[in-house]
Amino acid sequence: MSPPRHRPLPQSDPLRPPGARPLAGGPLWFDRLAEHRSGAAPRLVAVGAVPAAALALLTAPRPALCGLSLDRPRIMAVLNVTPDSFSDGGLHLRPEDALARARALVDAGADILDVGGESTRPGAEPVPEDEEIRRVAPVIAALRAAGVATPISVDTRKAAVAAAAFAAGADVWNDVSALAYDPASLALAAASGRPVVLMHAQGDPRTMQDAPAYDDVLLDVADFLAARIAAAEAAGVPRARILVDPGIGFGKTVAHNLALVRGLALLHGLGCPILFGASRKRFIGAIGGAPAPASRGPGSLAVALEALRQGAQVIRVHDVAETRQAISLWEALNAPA
Ligand code: HH2
Repeated sequence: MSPPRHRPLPQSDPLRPPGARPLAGGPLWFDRLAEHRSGAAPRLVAVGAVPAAALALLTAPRPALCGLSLDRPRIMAVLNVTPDSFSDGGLHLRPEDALARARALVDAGADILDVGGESTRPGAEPVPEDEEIRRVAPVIAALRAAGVATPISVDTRKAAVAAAAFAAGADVWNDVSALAYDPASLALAAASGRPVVLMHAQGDPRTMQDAPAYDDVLLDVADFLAARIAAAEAAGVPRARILVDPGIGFGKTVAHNLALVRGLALLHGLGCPILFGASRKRFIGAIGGAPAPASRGPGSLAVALEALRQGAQVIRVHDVAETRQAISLWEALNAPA
């Protein structure tokens, strides 16, 4: 039987009991945890019952990301240069449109710009490598040429696209396949020296929503991410350069997504910052009664605030100004300076 995983129960109250531990070096703390074992109901345990090595991973401050300290929430803004992304497809295909959008996102409070040239929405077809490079590299180069200094991530599953994006000025590799889609990815990630986002997905975008199934979605996603961290470390990517992401909507039913949001804090046990992206996704429309992606802003904020409550460090969103405002209020209430 695999060892248990521990989900801290994050608190923000200024009255910290003796023995409370900081969550990932951030403003939240915990003194109790849920112990999750496959095939058993989670049980409540005190900090003292958790092995020292597991506690060290849960409590250690996370390294800064491109100079951004991760002891407060950061916003990754979505900038898709695709004709078919589910929410902003076709809006920023020309570099000048992408540049204008990027400036607006930075002005609205984006900490990182996530540039993607291949939609991974359910049912999407893969984009040829050279076409994806043609979409993202000129946009990243134009952003840098225009003096945009904000960190840029490239959202791609392909090593050649990541390499072209790095050459054009990207800083971070955001890979929804956790460096597993392209056999060249692990070596490039190691050689590049760049931070990488390892995201969980079950199946390929074309078919991933057909019949997603898990034994225990929270433990299965954590086990998958642990295995990908191990693969990345073995290839030469240190854990200090890795972020993890549960991949909301990637081969998941509404119930799977809800279980992952509720249990998100379990992923702190992997010892990496958590990136969380639920913005405008289908389950928000399904539960919130909002069929059009652009009308899912309020539900997206509700879910983002829950991720913050659980200590997620980076929130990937479309609605940057709204999220910035919500984070400002959340910080004032939960993490006063
Ligand atoms: N979601 C999407 C794309 N990339 N990357 C990470 N790390 N996490 C996510 O949740 C995530 C992601 C899908 O959203 P979007 O980019 O808006 O749509 P599309 O894939 O249709 O371009």
